[in-house]
Amino acid sequence: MKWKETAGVLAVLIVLLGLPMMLKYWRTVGMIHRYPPNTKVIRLTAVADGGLWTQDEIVGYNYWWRKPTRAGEIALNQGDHVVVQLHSADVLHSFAIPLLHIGPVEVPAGHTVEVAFDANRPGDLTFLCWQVCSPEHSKLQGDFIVKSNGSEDSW
Ligand SMILES: [Cu+2]
Repeated sequence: MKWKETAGVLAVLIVLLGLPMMLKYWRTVGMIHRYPPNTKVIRLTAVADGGLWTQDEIVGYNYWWRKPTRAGEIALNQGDHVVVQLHSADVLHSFAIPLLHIGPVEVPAGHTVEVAFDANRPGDLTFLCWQVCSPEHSKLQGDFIVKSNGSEDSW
């Protein structure tokens, strides 16, 4: 009856490995399909330690072991429809794009908050944290750089 044990172990392994893979698939592929075509989905996670927004996925260990990459400048093209998926790796942050009168929206740890806008003019759009979250709070900012498609209007 050795083969039955082997089959049992295999079944457990398939569940253990398959489930996280399915979740990951659902989160990446499944979520993007909810948006209209040509939507640019940008994932931003706020990190209080060091004061930065990052496009890296924070999965716990890299919060402490490896400095996430600062999302200082994010390139967009004029005409992009943008959905920003906001996360917090630690404490309560908030997100705002003052020039577009977006936010501040609260970004609690453990939740995904979405903000959408149309990058219909070229120029720089500063985004920042609106919540005094840490001594390095003022560093929690960056820019969307919208590249012109030829029209002259800017923000
Ligand atoms: Cu802050």
